Amino acid sequence: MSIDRRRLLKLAGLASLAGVAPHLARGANASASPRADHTLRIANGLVELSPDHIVSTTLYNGQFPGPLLRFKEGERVSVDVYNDTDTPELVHWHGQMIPSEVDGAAEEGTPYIAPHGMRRISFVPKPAGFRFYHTHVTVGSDLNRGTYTGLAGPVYIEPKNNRGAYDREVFLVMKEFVPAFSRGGDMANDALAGAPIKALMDMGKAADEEATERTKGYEVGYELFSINGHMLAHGDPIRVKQGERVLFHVLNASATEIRSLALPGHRFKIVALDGNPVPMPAEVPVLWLGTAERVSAIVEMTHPGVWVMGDLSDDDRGNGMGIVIEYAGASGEPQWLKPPAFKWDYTLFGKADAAAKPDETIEITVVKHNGALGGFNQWTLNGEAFSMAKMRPLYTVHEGRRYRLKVRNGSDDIHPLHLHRHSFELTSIGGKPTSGVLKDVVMMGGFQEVEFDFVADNPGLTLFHCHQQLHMDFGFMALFKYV
Ligand SMILES: [Cu+2]
Repeated sequence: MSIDRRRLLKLAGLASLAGVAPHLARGANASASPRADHTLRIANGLVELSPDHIVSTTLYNGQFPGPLLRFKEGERVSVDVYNDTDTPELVHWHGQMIPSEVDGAAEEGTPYIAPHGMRRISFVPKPAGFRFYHTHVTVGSDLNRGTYTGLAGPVYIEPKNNRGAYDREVFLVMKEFVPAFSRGGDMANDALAGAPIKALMDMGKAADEEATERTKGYEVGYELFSINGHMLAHGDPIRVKQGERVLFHVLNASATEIRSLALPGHRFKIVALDGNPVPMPAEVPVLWLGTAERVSAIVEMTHPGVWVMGDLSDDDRGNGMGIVIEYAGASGEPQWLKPPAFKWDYTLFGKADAAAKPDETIEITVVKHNGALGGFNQWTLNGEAFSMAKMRPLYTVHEGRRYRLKVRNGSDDIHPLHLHRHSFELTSIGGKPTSGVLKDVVMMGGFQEVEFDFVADNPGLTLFHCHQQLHMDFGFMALFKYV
């Protein structure tokens, strides 16, 4: 090619931002080959969650979840993304180590896909495992955009070798619809192992006292709940046979919520977290997933019947968060039984040995400012709320160095922390050391600390943020810049 591709992408991005000449983006990017390997079309459409609950939202290819995209590790793939909406869009390839210009975050320099424009995206998928794609726009108070919509779909990157010991795999995407604002939240605070830290509780209390707003900021609640786009008992059941080993790939595609999942009489053997095999596969009765987390778990079908696999919350399960598991030959109404009490603990799947020593430790303290932004809570990291206008990188990293992020939570909320374009290794969770668990999202408990390490091995602007849409849009983001 005689024209510099990087420059063209830049031009296309500028055109997109100005909202003009989407044909330029098309011409510039689609010229390399006549047909892309995959096509995603972003447009408004309907999801039939049940015959009585049909919601209008934005979708990929007119469906929810978006199509399962299967890539091969290390084999370049191209995806044409058409934006048939009236607002700019971004597709983020969550959990992949790809360049900033295709990662799908404007903060990193990825160009927007203009309204009624298109962009051809091309990258080499990695690492192998369960990933996903989703929109990455900042939406503030607009509940009709961003991850509040149906813009999410699973990705599976086939490993070069090793299939694993299971009979078949089933993908489950957990997702709420019909969001609305409310005052004060009811986040499940008893989900995670570990105890709150006194100093962080004091910090939270001081921030509450300093706040000019006396009431708590807005939270988002939902009317309808679904797995794979169907409310409980409205989609096809998962039909299984006794003795079968089913590998479930579960994605929490929520914009804001922590989700749980249990299957009465069965246990989940966790084999991978966020698509990465864990060093110590272990059995648990309940899964807990923060926003954007994935769990891959094998269930041995040894308890015949017709069961509800569902969320622990009676309200949310009652409003659709579940799916029926039906054994061959079994009949009757699907049964739900409350599982034994269980706290989610990432260290169960890690090694007890200490992780490698970092070259540098970066400490980040998170504080919530109640209702500080027109009724919305504002979030600061080390005193600074991220500004989309300034886009100032908060930290610089050097290629090849190992960094430890020590994040301290001065709020009672659980935060699903996400680092783009890198995997990280959990090194301490709620004060408990661990190693070997590689993730791209980790839940930080209320008034707790988490520590995780990443190696700066993928140059380019890198975004770190809370994956709770309401938190990231109101300050909870930071940029890392390579020098
Ligand atoms: Cu958060």
